[in-house]
Amino acid sequence: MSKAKLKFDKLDGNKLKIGIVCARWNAEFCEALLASCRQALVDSQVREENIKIIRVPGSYELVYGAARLIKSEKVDAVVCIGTLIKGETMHFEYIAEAVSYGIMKLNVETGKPVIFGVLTCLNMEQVCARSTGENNHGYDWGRTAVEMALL
Ligand code: DLZ
Repeated sequence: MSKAKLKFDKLDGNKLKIGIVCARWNAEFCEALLASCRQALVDSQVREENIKIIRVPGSYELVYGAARLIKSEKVDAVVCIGTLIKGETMHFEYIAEAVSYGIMKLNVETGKPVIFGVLTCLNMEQVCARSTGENNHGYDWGRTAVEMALL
């Protein structure tokens, strides 16, 4: 399991409830990111029973999933996990823009930290390099969620 490259102070998430919404597109990589994110929460003292995980079909659905977790589960922060890979059409651009804008909007409108855990890559190799081994970005996303929820 990877460790954070970003430096974080000691985090105590013992009283926090954190949501993770994870896309199923490119599932193998999303699940690896999710596992690392979850580990970061546990390492930051978030109780297992206070980690709420839901899955959605693709990255486009992450914003709705995060909104549901904030409303129904009353989580203190949410991590949105997805991987977008550029293809031959304009899908990538539309989805990446909608998701990044939607997540930013949720931060402002709900007052809850919603973490941008979406890899926007040109190919599968780039996704693999950022979602597996020592460079798995999921770990930093988990720590970021705890730090922001404690602000
Ligand atoms: C349609 C689509 C495409 C082409 N590529 C991806 C991708 O690389 N990563 C991802 O998470 N989702 C992709 N999707 C699915 C959309 O996010 C969404 O699920 C559908 O357009 C239905 O709203």
